[in-house]
Amino acid sequence: MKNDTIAAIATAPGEGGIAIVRVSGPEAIGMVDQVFEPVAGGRRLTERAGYTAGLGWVVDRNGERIDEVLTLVMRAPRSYTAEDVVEVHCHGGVLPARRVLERVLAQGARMADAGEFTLRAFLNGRLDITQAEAVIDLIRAKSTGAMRIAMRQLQGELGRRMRAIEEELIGINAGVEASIDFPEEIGDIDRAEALERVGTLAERVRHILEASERGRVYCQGIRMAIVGKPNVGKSSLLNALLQKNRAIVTDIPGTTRDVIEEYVSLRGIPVRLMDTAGLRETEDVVERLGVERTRQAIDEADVVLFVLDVGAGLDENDRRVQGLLTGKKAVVLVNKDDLEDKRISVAELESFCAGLPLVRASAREGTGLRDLELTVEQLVLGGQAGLDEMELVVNTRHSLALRRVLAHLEAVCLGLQQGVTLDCLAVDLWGALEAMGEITGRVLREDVIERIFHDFCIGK
Ligand SMILES: Nc1nc2c(ncn2[C@@H]2O[C@H](COP(=O)(O)OP(=O)(O)OP(=O)(O)O)[C@@H](O)[C@H]2O)c(=O)[nH]1
Ligand SMILES: [Mg+2]
Repeated sequence: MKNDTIAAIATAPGEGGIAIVRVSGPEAIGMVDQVFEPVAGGRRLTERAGYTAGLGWVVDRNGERIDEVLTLVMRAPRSYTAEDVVEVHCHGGVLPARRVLERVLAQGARMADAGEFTLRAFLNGRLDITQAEAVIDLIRAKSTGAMRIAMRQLQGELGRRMRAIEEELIGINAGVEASIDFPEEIGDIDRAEALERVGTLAERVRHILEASERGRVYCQGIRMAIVGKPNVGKSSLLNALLQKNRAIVTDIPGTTRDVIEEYVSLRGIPVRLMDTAGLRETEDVVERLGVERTRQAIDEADVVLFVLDVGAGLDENDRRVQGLLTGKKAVVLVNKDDLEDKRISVAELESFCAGLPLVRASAREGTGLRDLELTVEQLVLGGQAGLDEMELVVNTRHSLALRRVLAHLEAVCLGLQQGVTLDCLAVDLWGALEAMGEITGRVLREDVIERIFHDFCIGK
C-alpha cells in the first residue's frame, strides 16, 4: 500500500458556500501547516490536537494571503481514512479551493485518485469492502429507500451477515479437510449432518438473493409508462403524480405527441415516468410517430399504467392498447372517477381487465393516487415491501458472487446425497469459500478492488 500523502478538492465544482480541500497521509498536518497562517493567537496545525478547528489564511510562496480558511485537524486513526487528515474549508467557488490545493501539492502531496480516500479507509481496516461500496451507493442514492439500504450497509450490516455465512462455511470445510487429512483417526464426516448444514446455508443464500432482487428496485428504480387511448387523462395523471404542470393538458384528443419523461419517488421507489401519445389509428404523420414511440415505451417499461376514461366508456382503441400489454406488469387505472356520468360498468371492467390490478382515481381531483402508489409497490415488490432481508445485498458484484456460492453449495448437497468422495466435496466447498471471500473482502483480487473504487469521485 502506498504510504504517501494525498490531496484533492472534496466538494463538487462550481460556486457554493464553501469548498473543501482534503489532505490525508503521514505528512498531511505538516504540509498544510507550511502554507497556513493562523489568526493572531491561533495555534499552528502541528501543535493542535485532533478534532480541532482553527481559523487563518492559506498563503502563497511570498506569504501573501490566498484565501481565508478554516482548518480541521483529525489525527490517526480517528479520521475518515484512519490516517492524519486535514480539511481546509475555503470560500466556495472554483478558484480558492484550486489555489489552496496547488499550494498543498507544492509541499509534496500527491493528487488523489478517484475514491482513494475511501480506498485508504478500506486498506487501513476502518471500513470493510461492503461498507466502502455503500459509500458510493449512498452518494448515488436517488430515493429514500435506496439511501436507507446504503446506510445500513455502511454500518456494516451486510458485512456481518456475509461473514456469518462465511464462518459457517469455514467450519464445514474444516470438518471435510480433517477427514481428508486424517482418514484413519477421524474417519468419514457425518454426511447427514453435513447435508443438513449445507442445505440450511444454501437456503439462506437463496433467501438473500431473492430479497436482493427486491432491494434492487429501490436502488435502480423502475420505468413506468402511462398509456391509453387519447384524452383519457394520461398527461393529467403525470402532472398529478409530479405535483406540477409538466405536460400540456387539453381536451383535444392527441395533445401529447412525444414521450415525456420525469422522475418521481413513489413510496421510496425511484420511478421514471413516461407520459405517452394516446394510442389510436391515425393518418396524422406526427401522431403516428408518437404512437410508434408509445409502443417502444411499453417495451421498455417495467410497469405499464393503462389508463381508461370512465366518462368515455370502453371502445376499440382501449382494446387495441390492451392487446399491447401481454406479458407486461400492468395496472389498470380508471380515471375521471369524479364524473357523475359513468359509462363503464363494474361487470364490463371485470371482464376487460382480466385479473389485472385495478385502481379508480381522478387525476383532476387527486383522489386514488395513494391507492395507485400502493398497487404499484405491491406489483414490483410482490407484497414483500419492508421485509428485513430486502434491505441487504444490492449490487451486482455481490449477487454474482452469491450466485456462485449457491451453485457450489447445491453441488455439495447433491454430492453428499450421491455419496461422492470427500475430495469432490472439498472442491466445491473451496469454490463457495472463494466466492464468499470476494464479498467479505477476505480474498479480493486487486483488479476487483480497482473496479470498485473506479466509480468514486475524486476527493471521496
Ligand atoms: N373530470 C375529469 N377530467 C379529467 C381528469 N383527468 C383529465 N381530465 C380531462 O381530460 C382531458 C384530457 O386530459 P389529458 O391529460 O390531456 O389526456 P391525455 O390522455 O394525456 O390525452 P392525449 O395526450 O391527447 O392522449 C382534459 O380536458 C383534462 O382536463 C379527471 O380525473 N377528471
Ligand atoms: Mg397527453
